[in-house]
Amino acid sequence: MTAILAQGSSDMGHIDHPAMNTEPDLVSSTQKQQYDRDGAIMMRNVLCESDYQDVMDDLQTRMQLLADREGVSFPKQGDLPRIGWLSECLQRLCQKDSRLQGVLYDAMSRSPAMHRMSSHTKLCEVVSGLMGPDFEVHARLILIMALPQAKWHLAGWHQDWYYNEGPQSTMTLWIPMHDVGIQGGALTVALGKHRNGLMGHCEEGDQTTKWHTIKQKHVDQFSDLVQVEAKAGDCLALHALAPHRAYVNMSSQVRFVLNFRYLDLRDPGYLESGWRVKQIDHARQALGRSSEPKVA
Ligand SMILES: O=C(O)CCC(=O)C(=O)O
Repeated sequence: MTAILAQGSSDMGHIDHPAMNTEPDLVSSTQKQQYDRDGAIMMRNVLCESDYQDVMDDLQTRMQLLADREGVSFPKQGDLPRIGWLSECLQRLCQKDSRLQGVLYDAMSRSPAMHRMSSHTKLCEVVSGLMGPDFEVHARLILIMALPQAKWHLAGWHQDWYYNEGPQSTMTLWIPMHDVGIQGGALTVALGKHRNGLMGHCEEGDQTTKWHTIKQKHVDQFSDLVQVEAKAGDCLALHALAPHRAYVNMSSQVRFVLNFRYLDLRDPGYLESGWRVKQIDHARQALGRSSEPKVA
């Protein structure tokens, strides 16, 4: 596995961290130190396609059920890789009715394959090595499906903790099911800023994205930015306070990313609270805005 690889445009830093051990089931102490220091680390080649075959099966089943209901026909797979074909099918569905993306998003979060995926041994080894051995999986099991050019669901600068509460040490794993480069909307992370705690987010949001985003005065202070280009099965681990954002997917293919959160049962505050997570209305209100507001 190699550590986070920084690939940036001109205003972004380039940081090459050394290659670490090659065993996907091992997190070295250097990688753990890097995660603690940066609030993020890229673990390369953690999953292979066969590991998320079941997720693709569940996605295909749900899409086919919706297509039959809606009278949509899917193209032949032909020479397309399976994930590329699923992308074509999803785009057909969304052309018929854009709300079907949200229907699938909710359905996938309850899918048995997503439950199994979030607890996959390889992912548990990453979490255990970077955060600690005793954790739970957050109930929100997300399959990100970022459609080409879509802006409303696009995550601007944010810290996951603003949306999830619970222990601040919570770790997010972000695992693309195909290669994601700059054109595909690769994430950018502000390294080291998790150590500054929670930053103010603009509660009012705006008209282009449903996300509440970190106030500009904080964003202006970000210096160590990396845009993370990832290959299928790479696993980006993010601290809940690590500021990050996605970019518009300018490719022609849907960006499919597995996205899970892990909560540390040993976190003193979390243990003290009886492992309860506070209800946070601002996050529900923001992310519950499921469709773009009509512009008058
Ligand atoms: O991949 C994306 O579109 C954004 C994911 C993200 O930032 C998040 O879920 O916190």
